[in-house]
Formats: sequence, C-alpha cells, structure tokens
Amino acid sequence: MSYLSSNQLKQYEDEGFVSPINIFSKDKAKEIRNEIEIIENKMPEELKNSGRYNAHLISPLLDEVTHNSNILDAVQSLIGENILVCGTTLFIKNAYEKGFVSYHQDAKYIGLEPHNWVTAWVAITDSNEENGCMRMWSGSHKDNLKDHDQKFNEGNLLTRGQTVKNVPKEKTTPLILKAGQMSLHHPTVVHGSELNKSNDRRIGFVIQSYIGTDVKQVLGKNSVQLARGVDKFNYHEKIGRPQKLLEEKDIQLKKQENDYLQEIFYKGSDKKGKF
Ligand SMILES: O=C(O)CCC(=O)C(=O)O
Repeated sequence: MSYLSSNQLKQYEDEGFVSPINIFSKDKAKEIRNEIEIIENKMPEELKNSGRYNAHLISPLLDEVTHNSNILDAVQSLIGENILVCGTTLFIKNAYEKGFVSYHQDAKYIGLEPHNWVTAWVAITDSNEENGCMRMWSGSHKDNLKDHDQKFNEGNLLTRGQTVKNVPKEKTTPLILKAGQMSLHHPTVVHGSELNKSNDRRIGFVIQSYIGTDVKQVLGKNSVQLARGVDKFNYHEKIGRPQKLLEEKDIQLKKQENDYLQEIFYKGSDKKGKF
C-alpha cells in the first residue's frame, strides 16, 4: 500500500506537488519504453502530435500503469476513493529536438471542474535537469488562475503555447525522477520544462488526469475509465481497457477520444497547433 504519508500530504498542500514516489522497477520501465517504441516502429504516426494522447487505450502496458495500485493509493490520498481516469499524455522529448513546455497551469485549459483532480507524471526514462525534467513554481497553486499568453511558439509541446508571465525560473524546483518513479501535481500549480540536452530521449507518461467522480468536463466531452471505487455521478461515458497491443477497435477508440480532446483544447481559438 502506498498511501501518502503526512509529510507527503504536507508537501502537496504547501508546494502543490509531491515527488518522488516509487512506483515500479527500472526493468519494468524498460519494458514499457520498449512497448512504446514497438508502437512507434509499427505505426510511425500513431503517437505523433495529437496522437500522443490516450496511448493507454492501445497499449496493455500503459493501461497497466494507468491502473497501477501504488499510483491509485497515492492518488486516493488526495482526491478520495472514487477515482476515474480521464486521459493520458505521452510527453516525449527526443535528443537533439527542440521540445520544451512553457510555464502554465493545467486547470486553465483542461476544463475539469471542480478541481478535485490530480496529475501523475510517471518517468519511463530517468528525468533530470539535463534532459528537461518538469520544474514547479512551489506554492503557486494557492493563487487564482493566472493570465496565460497563447504563443503557439515553435518547439513548445503545449497545444497553444500557453505561457504564464514573470515566473521566477531560478526559484522553480526541478522534479528529478528515476525511471519507475512519479510525481503528482495540483491542477493550479505553475510548471514547465526546458530542453532535453542529453543524448537520449526523455519519456514521461502522464495520467492527465485522475479525477474524482464529482468532476465534470465543462469544455466538451471526454470518456473515462473507472479506476477505483464507485461512480454515483455518472457524468461521463465509460470506456473499456485494451487486452492486446494495437487492436483495431482500440485504435479507433483512441482516435475518437482524441477528436473530442481537440475540441476541448482549441475551444474558442481560431488557430490550431500541432498537438
Ligand atoms: O513533460 C513535461 O515536461 C511537462 C508535462 C506537463 O506539463 C504536465 O504533465 O502537466
């Protein structure tokens, strides 16, 4: 059982994140990386651009991570025992590519209300300052939602290049993780990440997010899986879990969910980015 300790709960409350938390072994992380790379080799477009969302619907190993009981215990400590998975994102930064994430608050654009939800960032490779780990503006989750510029800038891995101004970058905390560890972050904590300057890829598998059953999607529609407990609210359609790698029906389901997501992410925008 991996419920959060009182120190970890205090860190989350004070800083807006808790990290690192051990989830699975380095060998398991390698196996998962391998499955991701099998998908990339067999279907080179499947995980690119807006295909990076909801890979847990086509990959049994990413599905297993999404429903991992160590993760769910920690998540339960923050949002209660009735937990839904409402989506996942693969944040991959390849070596020698210019990928970064501008400082932003997830709650600004994800459409999940109220904020009884949490994001789990699971390290499939090590994640550190050299390869562009996430950095958190500690305590920023206590303020209201901030103004974000929409920069649509090159190399930005966010849909619209959403950017909070005047973040004191020298004061941000790097979330250094070994493969198989995770961090949890609050919907309103300001965070981002820099370039990968190493010679290997950095892979984060992000459950974005685990939501309480009382949480609605106010910008559109997304389907969910019941991860734990009971859903007395039934605000969202339920979808199944993959039994095998890359089954055609699962690929179609992922596409449908990602089409819904595009509507959420670009609602009210006359411009579209590549994610
Ligand atoms: O993977 C990254 O560098 C950033 C991910 C992120 O912004 C998030 O998980 O909310």
